[in-house]
Amino acid sequence: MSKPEILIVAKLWPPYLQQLQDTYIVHDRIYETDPAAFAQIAPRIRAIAGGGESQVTRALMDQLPSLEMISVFGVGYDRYDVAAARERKISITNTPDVLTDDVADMGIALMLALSRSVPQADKYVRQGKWTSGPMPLARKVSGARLGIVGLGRIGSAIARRAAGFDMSIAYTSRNQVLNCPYKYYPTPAALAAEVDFLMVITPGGAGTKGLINADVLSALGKTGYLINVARGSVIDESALIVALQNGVIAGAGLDVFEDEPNVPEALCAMSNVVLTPHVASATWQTRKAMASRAVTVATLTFTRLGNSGSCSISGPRVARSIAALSGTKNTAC
Ligand code: NAP
Ligand code: 8YV
Repeated sequence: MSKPEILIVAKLWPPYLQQLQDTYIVHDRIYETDPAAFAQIAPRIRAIAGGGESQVTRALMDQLPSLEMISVFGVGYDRYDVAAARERKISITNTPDVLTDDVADMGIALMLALSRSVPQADKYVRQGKWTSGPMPLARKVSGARLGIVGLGRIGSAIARRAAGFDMSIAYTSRNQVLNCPYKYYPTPAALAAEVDFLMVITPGGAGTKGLINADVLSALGKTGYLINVARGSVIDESALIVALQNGVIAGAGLDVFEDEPNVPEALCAMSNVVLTPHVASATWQTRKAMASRAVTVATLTFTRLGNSGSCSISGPRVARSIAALSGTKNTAC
């Protein structure tokens, strides 16, 4: 039997790309590099593979009459047209759970780096400024108040880590989590008013666009810090820049941005901001686990173990197969 042909829509992690190339006939972003050749092979494409930040539109799917599956190397799929996929019963699969620890670790890392001025302290030593006197004092994290926007898999893992710092923990989400020990606030603004650190970890997309706006930042207040490891779209970036420039909040730790990889010059220029280039899940260990999960789900789907279902997004059959294989389960709170 001939190998399935698949379309890659992002610059994928090379070992993952290699795994795909070993198993499938891979067309890597050919629609961008050679539209005429793409038109020739498009009718044979059975799957799309992309990353969490990739965009897959209805228009692209419309050019692929044999499309059966979309595989997301990541947990977020906010730039994939899920409605268009569902209309055609195209499975969308993603890689939740295996990256939860890393993203939670990075949320905590950004909170500590920001409050304790770690990047600034490193520069201080390297630039020889220590000999002229001590650095300005920082902000204590242990015992402070943490607010989590989105208490899902990653939000809950952040909460568990923060408990180790004796932080008081509160959260907001659309639904209150049952039997959860953390205090619930119905809106981000209500939560922001009661915390020192506001950690954002919701999905991106239309449902959360601009969720953290000028009102929320003003509620967080001039001693409050914002950390975003979710998606750039969840924060009103212009409002954030104005808030940082005017001392409306104390600082921000950001792993994600509205127009990646372009980061506003204004953010780069501010010393009360810590910036990372969307690397929250970027460790060798987690990338390997994500690749293994993505390839396993794709194989299951192509071998018809659950071709009408998908992993965690739109159907239970493959999700069950994967849970059985990997022993994973969803845990919130
Ligand atoms: P998850 O388990 O689905 O949790 C998402 C949480 O967000 C849920 O608690 C959900 O609760 C809440 N939520 C959704 N819409 C909301 C809204 N409008 N207002 C408030 N809360 C809302 O997902 P996860 O595995 O924790 O991943 C979360 C997100 O992290 C991903 O979708 C992705 O965008 C991002 N991420 C980023 C990186 C990175 O590299 N920086 C890596 C991995 C993931 P309700 O449904 O009750 O509202
Ligand atoms: C990845 C992510 O960096 O999982 C997500 O939603 O944003 C990150 O884990 C990304 O998916 C790799 O392309």
